[in-house]
This record gives sequence, structure tokens and C-alpha cells, in this order.
Amino acid sequence: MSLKCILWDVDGTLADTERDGHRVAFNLAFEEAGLERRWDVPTYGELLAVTGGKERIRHDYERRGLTPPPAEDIARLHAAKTGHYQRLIAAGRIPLRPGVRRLLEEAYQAGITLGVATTTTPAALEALIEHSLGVEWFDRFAVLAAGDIVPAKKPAPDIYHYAMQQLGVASAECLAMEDSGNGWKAAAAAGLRCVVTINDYTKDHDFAGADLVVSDLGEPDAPPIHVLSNPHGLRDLHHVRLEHLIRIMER
Ligand code: XBP
Ligand code: MG
Repeated sequence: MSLKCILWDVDGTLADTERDGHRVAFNLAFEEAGLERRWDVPTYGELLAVTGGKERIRHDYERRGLTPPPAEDIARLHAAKTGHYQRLIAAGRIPLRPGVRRLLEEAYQAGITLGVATTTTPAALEALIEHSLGVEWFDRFAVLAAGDIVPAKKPAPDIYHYAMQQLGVASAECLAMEDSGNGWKAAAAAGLRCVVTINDYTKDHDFAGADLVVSDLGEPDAPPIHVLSNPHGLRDLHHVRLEHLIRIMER
């Protein structure tokens, strides 16, 4: 099958948003609400097992044996967190990961359909597009599938199913770009092939079965990327190019 569509995860894949973006924003919202709770870097790594900010807040109460606040209170706290996150992104705190812009441009110029499939809130996604990617990407992405648009978040395949339905494409024509075990599981469960770029939080996750696992997408003028798993035997992996993604779909 030829490559028709690439669906991109956002957090950890387009940019390393979790540690210095989402985590910091949650802590600012806790402080503002008069809560004592703070999520340090390792604690937040554990909490990433649960996708979705509201779900993560609830889980953090439950795992400590505490009764979570009512859903409306969590929603209010999370809305405040989203505001802080938008401000952090607008301040230019989080750059795109290496190779992301290059590969997005290459795929767009080649006429590949591009979309987003993420568990994050639409407002958080929009901030990243506006301030890190560029406003032209609001039109260049054919679908922005985000947040509560589906009831079950990753690792459920629902957000991928939703994005593909909106685009009218089949899973065999689509490739997913992910960074986490939950993201890879969601893509696999939806029947997509998947390229994984790991990060500090996800490097020990299980990516068995993924089509390519690399340190990052890399750049032509930077040192070569680290290849962790290359089951299709792709060559010339100094950096990941569109040609590699096309070859993955042909295997
Ligand atoms: C991202 C998430 C999100 C973000 C926080 O996972 O799990 O919950 O951490 O965003 P993925 P919100 O990269 O697999 O989509 O607070 O807006 O939910
Ligand atoms: Mg992710």
C-alpha cells in the first residue's frame, strides 16, 4: 500500500511539551487553586501512564488513596491549567523536536495528507500550532483530532479511528508518528503502521512491533540519529526522510 496520510501525535512527538510545558502548567494551576500538590519531574513521568489532563488529576488522587474532587472541579482546575500552558507556549518555551518541521514540509510538498491525533485539549494544540509550528499549519493539517472529541483516550484507538473517518482514509494507507507506549498502542490497535521517536519519559516503554523506533527524526546537518529498532531494514538512517516512511508502507 502506498503512503497517503501521516497522522501526528502532539505531546512528545511534535515537541517535548510534557516536562517543561504541561507539568509546569499543572503545578501553576494547583498553586493558584490553593492546593499543596506539586508534580516533580519523576512523579509526572509516572502519571503519564494515564493520558488526558483531567484523567491524570483524578488518577493522582486515587493512587494516593484520596477521594478525587467532583468532575466539575477537576474540569475547572484543568481549564486553568490549559490557560497556563497556552501562556508558556506563547512565551516560546517549547521548540519543535529535531526534524519535525523538515519532515512535515517534505510530506506536505509531496501531497501527503497530514493530520493530528492527540489526547491533549484543542486549545493546547492550537497554541502549539500558532506559536511553534506557524499559523499556516491550521490549513495544512487536514484534520485536528484532539481531546474529548472521543470518549476513550489513548491507548484506545478511538482518536485514530475518528481522524481517519474524517479524512476518508483507510488504516492501511496511514502512518502514525508517536513517542509513547500508549500512543503506539493506540496506533497499532487502529491498524496503522507507526514510527516512534522516543524521549526521556518514554525511552523505556515497550514499542515491540513498531515499524521504526529512533531517538528523533534528525537533521541532515546534525549528528546521526540513534536507531533502536528497524524491523524493515531501512538504510541511510542518518535522519528520517519521507522516502523511509514510503518504504515502510511498501513492506
Ligand atoms: C498527551 C497527554 C495529554 C497531555 C496533557 O498524550 O496525555 O494529556 O499530557 O494534555 P499523547 P491535556 O501525546 O499520547 O496524546 O492536559 O490537555 O489533556
Ligand atoms: Mg505523545
